[in-house]
Amino acid sequence: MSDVASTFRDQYGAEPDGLWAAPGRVNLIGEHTDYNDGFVLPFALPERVVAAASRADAGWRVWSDLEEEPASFDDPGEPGAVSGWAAYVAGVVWALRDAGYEVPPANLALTSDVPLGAGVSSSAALESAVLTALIDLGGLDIPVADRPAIAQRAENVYVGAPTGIMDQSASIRCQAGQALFLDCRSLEVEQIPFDVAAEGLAVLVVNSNAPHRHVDGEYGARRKSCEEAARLLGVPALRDVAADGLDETLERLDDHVMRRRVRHVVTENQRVLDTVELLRSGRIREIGPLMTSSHASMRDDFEITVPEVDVAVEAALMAGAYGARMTGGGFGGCVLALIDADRADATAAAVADAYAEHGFTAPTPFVAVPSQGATRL
Ligand code: GAF
Repeated sequence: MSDVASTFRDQYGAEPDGLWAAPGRVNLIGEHTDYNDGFVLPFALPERVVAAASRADAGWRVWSDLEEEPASFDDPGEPGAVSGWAAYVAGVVWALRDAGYEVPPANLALTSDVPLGAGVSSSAALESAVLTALIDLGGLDIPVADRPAIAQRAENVYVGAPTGIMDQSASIRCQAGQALFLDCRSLEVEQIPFDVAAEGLAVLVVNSNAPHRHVDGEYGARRKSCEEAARLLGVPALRDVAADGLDETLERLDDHVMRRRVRHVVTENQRVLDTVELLRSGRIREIGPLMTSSHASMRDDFEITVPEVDVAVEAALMAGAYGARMTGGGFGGCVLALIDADRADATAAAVADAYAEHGFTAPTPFVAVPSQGATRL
């Protein structure tokens, strides 16, 4: 990660007013439940976007060490007016204004070590870092609980990606050593202690490095199917479908594919609640089987996995993981495995061997430590 304060000095000829950081995330469990008003349990990664920023006289200027050219705009205009990576920055300015806030003109320099295209929310980290910087620079009085929805609107309306509220919530509201239990309807959170190291455990993340396949279209299609199912079942959202008696409820739907989509969401919500119960009583190892059934549900019912992630999950389990699952939106991305801390290298090697046997591009493993959400440094 580059020294963003010195980039700022080089580009703008002055010290920044401050540095702000916001992390990427992995989701322990609760996939495609957020836009169904359900439950999620992400934690923040140490990998983060850092923004050096100062108030300016007019407009917004942004340097990113990942890009050749700076972006600048005098006004974010209407959604879509600014495109490419700068749309995430313009989108945050737009969403803050749209929510009625006076946004300070600013100069920014950005750096990031959040892996791109790995399903660990590099875009939410970018939005959240810029949002936090602009809120502080402008002295805007916005409660932390209200911030993720602003960053989500930047992504949904300005950038045009129909995501839920999990990633921005994780980047903004997570705390070190905890997983964030979020009710995506009420937006209430509970910090759930997740000190894996104290139990001699680790969460191994394996970036599948699978090429992304039709992610945007498939994500939107899953979301549509869930909303249509809720309409047909006469409930506001699939969160309102009870896990008890699910089979009878599903019989009310003619479409077999839709039945499976609903079954994933309803059982996944229950798995989040069960995971939280176990973690509250310190039984971390016992969440493993819930992680593994979450993966099976994503593979068989929601159909959002790809061979690379399925092979990584199988190999991690064969190597002795307590549980393993894909994390994030799907069609590639990362796999999480809950393992004994001293098994990280062996598990990563087992996944790499399985990849070699299948002729897949080698995966990238790293150990995830639950870290702090967005903050001024
Ligand atoms: C992506 C989305 F951005 C989230 O809102 C969430 O739906 C996730 O996929 C799936 O759980 O990360």
